[in-house]
Amino acid sequence: MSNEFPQALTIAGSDSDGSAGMEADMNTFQRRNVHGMCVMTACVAGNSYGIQASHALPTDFVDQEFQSLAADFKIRASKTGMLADSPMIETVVKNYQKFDFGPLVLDPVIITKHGALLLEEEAFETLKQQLIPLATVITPNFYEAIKLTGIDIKNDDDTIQAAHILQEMGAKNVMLKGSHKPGEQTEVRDFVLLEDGSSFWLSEPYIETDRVNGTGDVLSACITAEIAKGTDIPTAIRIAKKFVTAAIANPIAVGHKYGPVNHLAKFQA
Ligand code: PXL
Repeated sequence: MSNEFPQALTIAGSDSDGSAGMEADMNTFQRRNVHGMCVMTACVAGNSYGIQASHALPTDFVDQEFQSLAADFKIRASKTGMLADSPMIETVVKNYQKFDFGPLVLDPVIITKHGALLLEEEAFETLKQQLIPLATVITPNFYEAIKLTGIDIKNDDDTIQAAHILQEMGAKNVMLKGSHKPGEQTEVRDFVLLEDGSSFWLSEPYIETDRVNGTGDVLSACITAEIAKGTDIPTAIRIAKKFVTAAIANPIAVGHKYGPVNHLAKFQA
């Protein structure tokens, strides 16, 4: 027996309440029958009210985490989550280039839904120049896409243009998530632009709820898990969209305010 079981890696921050970050990624890997591993970049003290404190880990420790995993495992796909600052992005890029950890899913975690900054502003350029060119799939939400492309996304044409800009920056495949405007919309539409230039829209009903912590993490982790099992990219993206929709549509009573999505929700892939 050696190393054949699908293994996936999350390079991310730990979220103390388990709703997002590394913990959400690991839950998702488990749900998709993949063995999950983590390179922890930062730790966050938070709850359903928000984030109270966070610390980036020392980069030499992050180097060691990569080395320890590379010395033993066969990681078939990786994802990034919270990367905190420029030195951390540079450390991740250096290690990702040194070791073969499979295709990279880049969830460009910049700011939480409730306004906490998880990536320093001065690190945006490092992310754009060094990490986006390594991405097999990039999964920005609406606000992250605006920040990264400078396009003020107001309609489908703007969305399509922003996705093409992200591809020109070096990401092979783009899943650009639609906006969520309470009271103003009945569906959420995401745009997918694939490496071969083909594209499609994904649509699911908009669900009015405040239990949405961790949606982006679960989505990108699910895509990563599928890639680790050998699923093609468009199918991986479609499965991930179904998982996130089920996780939002079947809320659990955890916390007093902005609760987690339900990582245990049942769905048909
Ligand atoms: O969902 C974004 C996110 C990613 N990573 C960590 C987080 C959060 C949001 O709270 O805490 C560690």
